[in-house]
Amino acid sequence: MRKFFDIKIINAMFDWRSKKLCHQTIGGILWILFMITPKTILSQEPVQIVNQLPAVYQDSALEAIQKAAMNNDVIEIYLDEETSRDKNQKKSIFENNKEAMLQAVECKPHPRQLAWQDNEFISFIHFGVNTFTGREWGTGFEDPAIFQPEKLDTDQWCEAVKAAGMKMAIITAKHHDGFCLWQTRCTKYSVASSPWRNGKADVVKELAESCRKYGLKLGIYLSPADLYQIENPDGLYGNGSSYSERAIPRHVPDRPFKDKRTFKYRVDDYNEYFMNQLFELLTEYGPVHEVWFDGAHPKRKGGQQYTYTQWYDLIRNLAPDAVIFGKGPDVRWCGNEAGRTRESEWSVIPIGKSLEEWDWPDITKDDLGSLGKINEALEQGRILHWYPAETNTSIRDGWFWRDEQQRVKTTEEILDTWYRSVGGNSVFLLNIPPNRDGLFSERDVKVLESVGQILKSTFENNLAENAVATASKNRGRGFEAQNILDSNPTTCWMPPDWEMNASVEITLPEPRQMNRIVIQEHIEQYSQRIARFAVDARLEGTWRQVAEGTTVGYKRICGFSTITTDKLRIRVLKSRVCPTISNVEIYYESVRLNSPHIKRDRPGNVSITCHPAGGIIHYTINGDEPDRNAPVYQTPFALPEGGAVKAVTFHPDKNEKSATVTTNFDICPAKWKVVEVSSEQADNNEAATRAIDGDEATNWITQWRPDSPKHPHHIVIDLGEQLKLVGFTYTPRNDANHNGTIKNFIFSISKDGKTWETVIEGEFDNITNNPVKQTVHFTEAFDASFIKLIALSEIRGNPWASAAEIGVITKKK
Ligand code: FUL
Repeated sequence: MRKFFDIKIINAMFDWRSKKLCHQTIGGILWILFMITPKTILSQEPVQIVNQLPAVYQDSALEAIQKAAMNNDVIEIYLDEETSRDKNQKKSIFENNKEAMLQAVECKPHPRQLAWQDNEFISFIHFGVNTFTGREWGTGFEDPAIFQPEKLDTDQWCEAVKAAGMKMAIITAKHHDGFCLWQTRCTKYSVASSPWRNGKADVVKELAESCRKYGLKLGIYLSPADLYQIENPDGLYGNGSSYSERAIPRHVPDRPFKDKRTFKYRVDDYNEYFMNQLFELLTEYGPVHEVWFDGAHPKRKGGQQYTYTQWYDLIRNLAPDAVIFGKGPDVRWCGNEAGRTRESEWSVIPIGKSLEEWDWPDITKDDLGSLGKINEALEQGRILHWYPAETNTSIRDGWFWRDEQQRVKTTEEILDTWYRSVGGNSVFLLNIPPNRDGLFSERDVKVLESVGQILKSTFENNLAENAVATASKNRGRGFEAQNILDSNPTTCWMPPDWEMNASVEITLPEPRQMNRIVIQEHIEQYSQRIARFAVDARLEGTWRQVAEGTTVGYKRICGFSTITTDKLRIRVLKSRVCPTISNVEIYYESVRLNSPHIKRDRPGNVSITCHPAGGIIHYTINGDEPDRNAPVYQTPFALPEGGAVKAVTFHPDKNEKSATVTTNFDICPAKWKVVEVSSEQADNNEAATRAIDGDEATNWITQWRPDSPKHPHHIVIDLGEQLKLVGFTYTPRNDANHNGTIKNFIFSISKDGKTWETVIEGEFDNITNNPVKQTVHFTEAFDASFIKLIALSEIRGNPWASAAEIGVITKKK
């Protein structure tokens, strides 16, 4: 099969003898240029060829080659000057790209965005009535009296946040339920209505004070969605009130404001309420550095609109240093809640036609800022905006503390996200939810401490100190290569314009052992430019590539196997206009002992593995912290009734160990049988039995042909014995595809498989954004021999259902 790729290259031809592209035109034409067979692809030659192309063509050429390699195709790449199939396009592609590049590099960060980016690692604190109900989304009907964090200690939070190396704490001052953690004048639905500390407590105030004490910045999450204001009869949300000019803040007898400023806005009741809350939070707790506007809404009412531009105006007035996250102009949501990052994270992003008109929707796609996207946007008259990404995820499954069965991510998982986000041009916002005592739980604190300790010891000793840098291309005075080693973020190396690939070489005073390199662009003055680069090390007299990457931006960190060398080279392969590098650092991270991974199969046998293998795994099943005296894991052991398994990897010789992992199991599904199901795809390995096979990697998925059965779907499981159930779990499929993930459900039980009792009907809160294992607790215990999960709807409204695992929470008879 042949494929033709229309790569429009001008003034270039391929010289078969030298295997190079020559920049010359033959009679104004141009076409072919090279033909590649899979064999040459394997020999890497095409990549070298691609590197000779003007930077703007490299992506499409590489893509074509990769596709060809995958399909075993022979391809021809046409370089055609006549080019444009689009007759309206007047300029050549090169001119267009040149213009697009020039416009892109004019787009630069605001100082408050730069200061935010510099935080790198920040903390999120989800705390509220949900902490006491075990829910992810509250209803607005929760009694404020349940909020009783008797041992609240915000110093303990800040100490752990600080230990992890984080720079800010963002608190859910009000989550979707509407319950306020501060002494607001605007509603009684707050800490003031809890008997805890006689209604005098103010969690935001205590956190603000602790932040000051520990040198942390403060951020505020204020949910636009407000279930209390939606549900209560006097609620202001969507109450149909008219818009009129009103003063913010509204005067409240006996509660004067220290800040005497007032602002006039045209608002309805709910927007006034919301802005009064913003006024309190931004004037009474010291400087606020981030205001977090969530786009999520469990519910809406009465066509309520938000006057966002007025909110932004108020924030700019009251907290000029605060970035506005999410539904706002300064910081973009990364697009998922799992800690996934993009390979290429651009901060220069096309938006709508003007800032004023743009309503900051969630952007979840992979390619947001490539040159192709920029070109396309400029052609459509859209504008470019500096809009960097914040990567948010929770240390636990779920945003709120639920119980101590809730999974806590391991040190390795957190570090992995840290490297990909902080080291991938993003800020990492990690959520640590306090428990019902008002404290971070011990397991969470341990992970934070070990993350902080590893980061600190890795990045305290810059091996590039006293090194010398030279460059392949130089722009002249003020832009010398040595600037990349001067620790001064306002200086940089830069080759002349349109030298889009060039390299810098770093020579250390002597060979050093290393496995990490940090590269930073001078985004403040020159925006984000680098689109592809490689790092080589001089090893045994030859240059060998040890790392490669795409975008750099604020920061890129590459990890590679430990090497010892005195020479490194960064080759910029593709960039906009010309690259800049303001800073390079080199580090060595001592090789980590990874935490083990604990799994249990359907019959109830637990296996524990660790990658890379080689360490010695000790474990306990009695709740104790495993030490070297605990049993050594060798072969799977039976744990059919469930329990907590704790495991740790020890170094065979040194006095070193990994972080401890705890995995909680309930009764295993060994005796279970699926006795009825609405639909399944047994021929596709997606039979209903996959939901009770103890393996989260396999799924039950209903059929998805056009004439397939639609909702409600159901699955009936015979438990093989009578159990006392206090809840159930639903683990959604965990592959890239979320089709069939259940949103609304009914859970029923039966003793005989004939007479059924509905135990609970509900919605898996926040499952669309955060598809992790869902735990639903009943209000009482039920005897059951059969369970039925009915799926009423799917997260995206499709007619399908799916499940990785379905489990029960038991209290034995
Ligand atoms: C989501 C919310 O719905 C979650 O509850 C959580 O607050 C998360 C950070 O944002 O959209």
